[in-house]
Amino acid sequence: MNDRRKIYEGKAKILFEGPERHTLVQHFKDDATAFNAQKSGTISGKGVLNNRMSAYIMERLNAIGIPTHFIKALNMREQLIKRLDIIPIEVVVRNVAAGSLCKRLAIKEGHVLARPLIELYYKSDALNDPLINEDHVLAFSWADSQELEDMMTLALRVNDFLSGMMAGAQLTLVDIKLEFGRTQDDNQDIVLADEISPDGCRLWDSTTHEKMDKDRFRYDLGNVADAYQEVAKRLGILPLTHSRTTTAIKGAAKKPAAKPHRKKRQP
Ligand code: AIR
Ligand code: ASP
Repeated sequence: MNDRRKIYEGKAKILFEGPERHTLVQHFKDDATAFNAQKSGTISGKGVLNNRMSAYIMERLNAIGIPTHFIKALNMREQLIKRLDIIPIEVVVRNVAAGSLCKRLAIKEGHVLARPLIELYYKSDALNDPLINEDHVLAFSWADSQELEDMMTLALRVNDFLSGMMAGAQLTLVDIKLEFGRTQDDNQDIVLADEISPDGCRLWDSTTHEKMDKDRFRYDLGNVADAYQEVAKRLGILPLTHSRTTTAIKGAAKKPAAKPHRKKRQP
């Protein structure tokens, strides 16, 4: 295992050279960062859960004709993927206002958008992933117009499909970040890359609106690993032995509600 050639190490994943041409092994770590690595830590068991969730979701996307880099699961933390030329753009699709959209436009968190909103960000840690538009992508030749159209169409289809899948698990898909790349064969098709997990999307409990994603880590909301496990459990991809999680998350949800009953502290 150790003699594998490491191609790239990111914040949450490592990529190793794969067993065949044009393949890679994607390894999921427990490490987490936020706000461009200004905050970092580990979420115990996250790598295992994200590997499973991403494999499960990408398999279903492949099955409905949305091309992804996913080939097959290898073990608890690793999956075999197609090697791609990654396009340096993050495609964010939003259904409900949250995060940077609220900050930028002074929108109330939770505002339901009249239609899904696509935003493009340039992948650059040094620049803090700045917001860009389609013209930037074409003017800097990060992708051509057909590729850009493919990315946007695929992003909306992923958003539609996942919104439905999450709704069935009593979760609202608030927003999601997607990355794409070109296959290294002659076709150079645009396919979905990276991962789909609570690290890269916002998921709220449909009823309580409790946050069940990386925002728990970003904003120190506690029970981070429990939230990831609860998402996996609701999607039916965790053995039932993990059901203690539900209790932990419910407990977490009760905390803020109890606050108003507390007596005000004397100054
Ligand atoms: N995202 C963006 N960069 C890294 C990540 N994980 C994801 C967030 C959120 C969406 O993109 O997890 O789901 C929008 O993020 P923001 O901060 O722009 O509101
Ligand atoms: N993962 C990114 C970072 O390290 C952004 C985020 O998820 O907040 O900053």
